[in-house]
Amino acid sequence: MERTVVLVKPDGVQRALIGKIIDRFEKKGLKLIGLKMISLSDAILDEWYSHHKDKSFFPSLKSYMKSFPVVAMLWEGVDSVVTVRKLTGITKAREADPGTIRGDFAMSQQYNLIHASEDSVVAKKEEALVFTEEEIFSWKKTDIGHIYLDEELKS
Ligand code: 3AN
Repeated sequence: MERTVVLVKPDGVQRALIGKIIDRFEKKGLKLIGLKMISLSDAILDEWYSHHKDKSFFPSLKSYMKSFPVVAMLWEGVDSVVTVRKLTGITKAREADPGTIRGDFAMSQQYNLIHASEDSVVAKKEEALVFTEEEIFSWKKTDIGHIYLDEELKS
């Protein structure tokens, strides 16, 4: 099953939204298989945002992401990358759709509360950057039969 990485960024931690954000993904039916608080290093951030390294906002983005710890999560589910991106909302939070996390709780283009992996290749890279094997848990979610059809679990 597909995995995707979510970070509750420093603004989400400061604004006491960690629980609410976890709640959105849990209620959706995704399975939490990794969770930790971490201070992001320069090395991780340079790799994480390598596609933004020439952008004017990169220095500000980096110092913001290092300003306070973040909460890293690994979520599992069928098509979890797309599902989590939809629940996240667009980058410019004040224009994000109501019902999304950014749409409901944020206003800024930079302070937009959470990061969500862009695609499955990026998700694997990000998983390796923040989680060790021992920090990822394989467990049976006993309500799985109420969340998916059997056929959906085979795809
Ligand atoms: P998203 O997180 O929606 O996938 P990206 O990957 O384009 O957005 O940008 C990564 C992060 O960089 C955003 N979450 C946001 O914090 C910051 N960012 C993106 N665009 C801007 C911008 N124009 N000005 C300031 N910060 C930005």
